[in-house]
Amino acid sequence: MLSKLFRGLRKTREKLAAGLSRLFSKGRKLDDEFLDELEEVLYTADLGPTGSAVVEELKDAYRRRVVQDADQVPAFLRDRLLARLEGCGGVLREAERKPRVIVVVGVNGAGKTTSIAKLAHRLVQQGRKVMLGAGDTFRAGAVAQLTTWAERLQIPIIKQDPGADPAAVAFDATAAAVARGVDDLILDTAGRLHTQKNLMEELRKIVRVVRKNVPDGPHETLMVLDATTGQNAIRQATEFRAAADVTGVILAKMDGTAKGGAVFGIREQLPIPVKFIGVGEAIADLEPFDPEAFVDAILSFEQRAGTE
Ligand SMILES: Nc1nc2c(ncn2[C@@H]2O[C@H](COP(=O)(O)OP(=O)(O)OP(=O)(O)O)[C@@H](O)[C@H]2O)c(=O)[nH]1
Ligand SMILES: [Mg+2]
Repeated sequence: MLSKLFRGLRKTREKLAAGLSRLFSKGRKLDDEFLDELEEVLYTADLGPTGSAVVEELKDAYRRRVVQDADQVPAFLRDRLLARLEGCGGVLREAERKPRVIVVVGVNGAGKTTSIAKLAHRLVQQGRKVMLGAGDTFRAGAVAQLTTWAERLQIPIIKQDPGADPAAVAFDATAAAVARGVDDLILDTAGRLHTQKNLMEELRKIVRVVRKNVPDGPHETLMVLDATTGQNAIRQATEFRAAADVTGVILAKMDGTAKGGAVFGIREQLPIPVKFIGVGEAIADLEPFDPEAFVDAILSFEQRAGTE
């Protein structure tokens, strides 16, 4: 059976596979033309500067005769790509005492609320007591959307009316999480980049308020990025990072894009570990980010029997 991750990365894999199977067809010699073509292929999957850097390393290895023929290239690629994902992985920081507070940030439509529901589902499945906090009081409908998820998951949600102060929601939610002995509190937030300065202040205020009830919180601040925006997601992330002390990335909508290579750019340019990836719209479609499984999934291709 194909894994959910493998299926979720289909578009990125297919984009790469078309080029890679052409390159690695039998009889293809490792030469300058090959190297240029490889760089182009990597570029199409949004590996961007990472693709170029890895090809530079390959050129160097080729010149030093460490890598001598095309057969050795896939293993070389795998190794170098993996090296760039060091530190990534689906492990959340533990809290020394309950509750663990996870704040989720990101621009409008990135996939925050859906990712919160998926993460809550994962944690519930692990036997943890999870609570949600509806901190996006800005967008009409945001509180209702999160409430629907809480009902489906049968977990408590702390909310106020739309338009309320998000910091007040954060205060109520953390107080309730402490009082009820919850394991994990996940706080939704509003994302609106056009008022960057207010957003920064709002996020800082949320953090201050969380600490009134949970002094060592928030334990994680996860930034949700929309993978379909590729390199754009990276720019967004840079802006957002200025506003919040982001501890990890959830890359949503990986199933909807061939730009899965953006993972490398995020890691390289931020550098914040990618902790989870979204691979579909269903509640179970959130995968802990496993660098090896990821690299293997995107580099999987059929070797064409070429002419010899
Ligand atoms: N295919 C796919 N769709 C996703 C994924 N994650 C989220 N979506 C969809 O993306 C859309 C936006 O998701 P939301 O979770 O509402 O995004 P948000 O960041 O909370 O948006 P705002 O509250 O408006 O700021 C929804 O239609 C989701 O179903 C994913 O991993 N794969
Ligand atoms: Mg939302």
